[in-house]
Amino acid sequence: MGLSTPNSRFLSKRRKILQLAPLALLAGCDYSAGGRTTSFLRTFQQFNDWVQSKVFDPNKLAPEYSDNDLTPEDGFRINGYDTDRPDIDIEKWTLTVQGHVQKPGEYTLQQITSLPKRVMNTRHCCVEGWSMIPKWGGTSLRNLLELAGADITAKYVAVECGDDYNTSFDMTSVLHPQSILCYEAYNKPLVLEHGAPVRIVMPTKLGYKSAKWIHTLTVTNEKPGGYWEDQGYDWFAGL
Ligand SMILES: Nc1nc2c(c(=O)[nH]1)N[C@H]1C(S)=C(S)[C@@H](COP(=O)(O)O)O[C@H]1N2
Ligand SMILES: [Mo]
Repeated sequence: MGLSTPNSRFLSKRRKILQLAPLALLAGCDYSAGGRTTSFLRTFQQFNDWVQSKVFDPNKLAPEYSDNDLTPEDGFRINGYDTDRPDIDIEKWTLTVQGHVQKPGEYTLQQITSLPKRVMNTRHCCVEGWSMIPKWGGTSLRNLLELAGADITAKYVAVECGDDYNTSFDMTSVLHPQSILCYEAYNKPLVLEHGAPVRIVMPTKLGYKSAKWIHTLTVTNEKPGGYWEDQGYDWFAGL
């Protein structure tokens, strides 16, 4: 797979954005007042998120590929900041849904797999410069939010994971039809390394938004952060 794949467009765009961060930080070193640098960067990032949320089209689908284009199952890459096999009891697993929801509480895997299913061959793009097209299966996040009676006029959704990873999303992206609670890959239950029993898959965003091993979902109006986002990675992370 060379740089002539559809991938190259996002890669070159990403490279430019990623280059911005170190440059801005280096420039910031010229100012001894850290507070000023921090608040400049924060303002810049908030502006960047705002622009991306305005540009995001809630009805535009990320490309879906034919089965011929699928990454072979043995090429389904595993990536994580810490461990590939967190200690998760799949039998006892539940998803805690909390915050601005009428029916907060713990939802079972069976409740999630009973919701309408969506199978999609979409590209997963990692900022590290690789991508792959697995066959994902799950239910749209919108279905779960409806089940829990979530206030979908709330601004954000945060997720927490079994490896102490976390990330968060704007509500518009969460309601996008391809934003799924994924419990299958290649027509089989998700394996532990890829986020079993349930992960997020959001092909409209960079790979670090597709959180694995999720256990808690919070609907909130206060902007949450994330493991990578808190270290300066793009929060909106749209493709
Ligand atoms: N819980 C958790 N989710 C995570 C990560 C992680 O470290 N922990 N890494 C993210 C990154 S950077 C990528 S590229 C994808 C990798 O998913 P995969 O291992 O199924 O390929 O998971 C994302 N979700
Ligand atoms: Mo990634």
